[in-house]
Amino acid sequence: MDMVTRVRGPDAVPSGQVSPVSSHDEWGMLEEVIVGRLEGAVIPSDHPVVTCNIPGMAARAQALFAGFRYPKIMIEPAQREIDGFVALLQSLGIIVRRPDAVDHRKRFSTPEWSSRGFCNSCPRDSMLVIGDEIIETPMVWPCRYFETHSYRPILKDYFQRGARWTSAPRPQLTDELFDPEFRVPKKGEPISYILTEFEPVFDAADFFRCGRDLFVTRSNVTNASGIEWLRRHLGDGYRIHEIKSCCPNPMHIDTTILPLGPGKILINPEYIDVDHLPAILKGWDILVAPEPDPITDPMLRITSLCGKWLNMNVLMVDEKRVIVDPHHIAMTRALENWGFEPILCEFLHYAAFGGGFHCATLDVRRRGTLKSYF
Ligand code: ABU
Repeated sequence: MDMVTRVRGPDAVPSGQVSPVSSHDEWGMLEEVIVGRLEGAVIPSDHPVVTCNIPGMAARAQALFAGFRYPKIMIEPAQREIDGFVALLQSLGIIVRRPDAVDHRKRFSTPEWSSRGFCNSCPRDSMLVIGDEIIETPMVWPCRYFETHSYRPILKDYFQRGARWTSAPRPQLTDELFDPEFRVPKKGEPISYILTEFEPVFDAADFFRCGRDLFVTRSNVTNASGIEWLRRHLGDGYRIHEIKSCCPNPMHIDTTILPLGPGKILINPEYIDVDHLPAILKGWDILVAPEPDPITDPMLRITSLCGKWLNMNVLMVDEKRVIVDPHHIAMTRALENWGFEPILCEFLHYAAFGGGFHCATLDVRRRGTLKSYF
């Protein structure tokens, strides 16, 4: 019997077409990016898988106001920030695509449950770009179940122009997926997760890409079956390495560990034990993130859906230039000292919608080819 060789990467594009989707790492020169949106945003529902990842004060507000539209007082400053961020990216010559505005208050249902939506602020979570393929991820927050629909016009356009487009098996999100006994571990207790292995689930933001090597943290939105699904889907051309996080309520790798260029990796000293990094990273320069400059504005503190380490949630424009919030003075200085060129852009209010620059974007095309860096 003939051996069948799986062809991946740019060669898989129909003849005569160059895929508009092509990104193999987190640092090649950025040419095209999807940036999220705030219009129609709704406070996420108080399902245990949502609540367990939201900081204390915001979780209490969320429980009270779940399913209501975000108030103007939160939307307006964040809207100004995202507008400024888009203008900055465009001024750097980067093509910016945006999802459709959607009314996330509209209730939807599956045979087993119903929910209102959330928002499409963070395309980094719902789609994973591997080379010329975009994978819609099997997300676990019920309120995000149909989030990629607002990106479908963009996905169809990329598909027509030669990209590969995949949707991972849509999870059922029934009770069997969630451990009813789960509670966030206290300091010193072993890390545990709310998810069972009932079905594969993952958010794309639990992965980062270094060419043929991908790295992942298990979390309250990514289970071992989800990682295994991606491993089998990508096949022999890729290796997936798991990184242990000490975060008591882990959700998304990009405030825990993130590569800034080939051979350079930024780590969160609170969540990463350097001695337990995958051996393959041993030759890389470890850049230890400085303690975040404290957020003192009470409104920002109460409304943030994120942990304090958003100073790490930067976006590389290329191997040198990096977009960072001017509030994070210690991080800006550290980046300069490491030889990077920070570009400042205000973005603190976006945390109420789920993230920083890395979360708010999905790099669709970066210059560079598929390589092994190890
Ligand atoms: N979506 C990234 C935010 C993760 C965190 O709360 O640290």
